[in-house]
Amino acid sequence: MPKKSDYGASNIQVLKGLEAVRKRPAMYIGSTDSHGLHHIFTEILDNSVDEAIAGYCSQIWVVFNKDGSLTVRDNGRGIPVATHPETKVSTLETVMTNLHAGGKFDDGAYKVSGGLHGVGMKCTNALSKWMETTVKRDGGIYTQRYERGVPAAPVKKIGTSDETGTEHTFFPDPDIFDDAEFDFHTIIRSCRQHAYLTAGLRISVIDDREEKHTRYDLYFEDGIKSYVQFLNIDEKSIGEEPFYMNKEEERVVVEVSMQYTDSMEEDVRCYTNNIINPEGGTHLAGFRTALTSAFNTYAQKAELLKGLNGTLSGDDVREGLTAVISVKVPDPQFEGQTKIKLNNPEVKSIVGKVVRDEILVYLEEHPTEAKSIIGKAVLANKAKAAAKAARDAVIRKGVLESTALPGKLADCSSKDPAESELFIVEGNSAGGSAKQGRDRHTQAILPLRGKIMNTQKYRVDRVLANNEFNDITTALGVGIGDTLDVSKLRYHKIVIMSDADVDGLHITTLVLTLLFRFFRPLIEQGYVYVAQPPLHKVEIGKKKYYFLNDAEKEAFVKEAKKEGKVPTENRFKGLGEMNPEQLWETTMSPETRVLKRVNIEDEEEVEKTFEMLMGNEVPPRRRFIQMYANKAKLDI
Ligand code: 0RA
Repeated sequence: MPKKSDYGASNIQVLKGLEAVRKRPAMYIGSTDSHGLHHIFTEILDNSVDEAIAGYCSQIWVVFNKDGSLTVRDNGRGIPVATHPETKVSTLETVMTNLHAGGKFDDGAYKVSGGLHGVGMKCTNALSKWMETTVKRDGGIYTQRYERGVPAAPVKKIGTSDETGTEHTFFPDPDIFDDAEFDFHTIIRSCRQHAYLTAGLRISVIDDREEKHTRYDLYFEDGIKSYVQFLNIDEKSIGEEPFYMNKEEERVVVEVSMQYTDSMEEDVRCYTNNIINPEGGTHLAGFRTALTSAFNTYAQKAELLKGLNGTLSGDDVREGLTAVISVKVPDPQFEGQTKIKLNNPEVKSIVGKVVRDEILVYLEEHPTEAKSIIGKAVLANKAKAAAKAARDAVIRKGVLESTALPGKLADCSSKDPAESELFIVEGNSAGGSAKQGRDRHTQAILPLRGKIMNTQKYRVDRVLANNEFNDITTALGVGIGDTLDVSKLRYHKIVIMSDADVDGLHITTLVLTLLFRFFRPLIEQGYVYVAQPPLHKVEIGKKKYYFLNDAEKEAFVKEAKKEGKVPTENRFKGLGEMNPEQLWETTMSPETRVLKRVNIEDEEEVEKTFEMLMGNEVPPRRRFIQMYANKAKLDI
């Protein structure tokens, strides 16, 4: 029996393998920056997800621990612990340390991990300062600790349990990684993706690093169907429920959900074994062929193509389509290093066949939806021919028409653009306060009703027919399209004013999107601003103080209390809550307000922040995600 500290030292093969990984980590995980760091988490998560895909695991927990380590736990079957026939040590130790073993047991499953660049748990182990793996199975609890990949002792039974599952805790090696701190949002994003793609799997992400124990539960009962519904959340969709199918043929599982909206965008996302394929591949090719063929077949039979020259093209039937295609392939082949494109040729014909059959069944069973979708495709077909001419005509017409100022606009009395400001305000109530609180000489108010349309997503003729869009256009006075003339701008400050919450940010994004697309020179020349309304008011006696964020307010209150003062705190829920004087004092008065000038680089930044808050997938109000603060109780 070797001494504890020598344990494993005799296994030269293993040490060599570990050394190779530690010497050239980038070869295994791509890089040693934040991307590589998250890769070693993904390797661990993927194994638990594989267990869920195989049908043995219903829940995964991901915990950010106080000490900077990360725990991934599942309730799957547990990594086998019995002696491995080849290595003569525990299978657990073998899969955690032996770079050439593993993957052989449990053959034939659809694996997220494995494949070209799935380098597995051993890699995470080799690149962790320490790692501890605990397995519950066969009635027992087994554990092993590793330091920089080397087992500290043999696998040890430490108790009994009638549960099963695997738990890994690992601390990334600071000698390897430039910055060994995990990012909550990056991890939430990859967990959310897996939760969408594996219906019924619950992934709980718990941040235990701070006092308030944030917890997200990611669970989508309807899997990719929920995903499609989410993607269409801001759209008008055709039909109540998305189309959904799940079929297996020749060991390839094909899962598709789709729904049309009245927009002209196509949003189709493809996955193989839960890995996103940004450039699609053979599954996408098969899907497209199936879609075009099924719609034409049905439309011809139902005589819906009258007046059309020939048949519907692929582009026609994909206009307004949102779809998620998820295939599970036992032996996936990819083109390119990052699995961007699926290559297996058989997948094209399998997907093509099963999807075509299923869409035809759907169309037969949903004649109303079928008629709307095909009607839309026919329109797309006809529209295309006339599109360019029509667009030019509409733009010219738009410019000529825009003379009378919009009725909702409360204009300023000054006619000097240099001193004039236009406030584009979210919500009618805030608009009311703004009208009363403003400086009438220099400040104009244009209230917007609710959320404006996402101008990125619609053809120009649709945008130009939109009331909110026209109000903004006429208020600005610069015209549009080829005839845009910045010298005609009626206000030299255009200020977007919305609430400091997620919805407010969404509206700001939509207004900015509109300005970027149609009035870009105004942003380039620095005329556009975003107001920064305060979130907090603190009163001490008769004095009022306003704060833009929690941290500043907290610091101020703490200081005041130390000085024996009695501050009263107030949190503004939105602009609509402020009375006209408050709105003036905090957000509109040139003396006291904070305005942020928008630069061209901001567009991406705004979208990123927005995506982070909204998750680009799941608005909290939909309760797909539930967030619990102060409630996470860990029972690891
Ligand atoms: C292969 C076989 C078996 C379990 C697993 C893999 C497994 C691996 C991981 C990694 C993280 N969580 C996991 N859960 C399960 C067991 C096969 C059997 O019990 O018959």
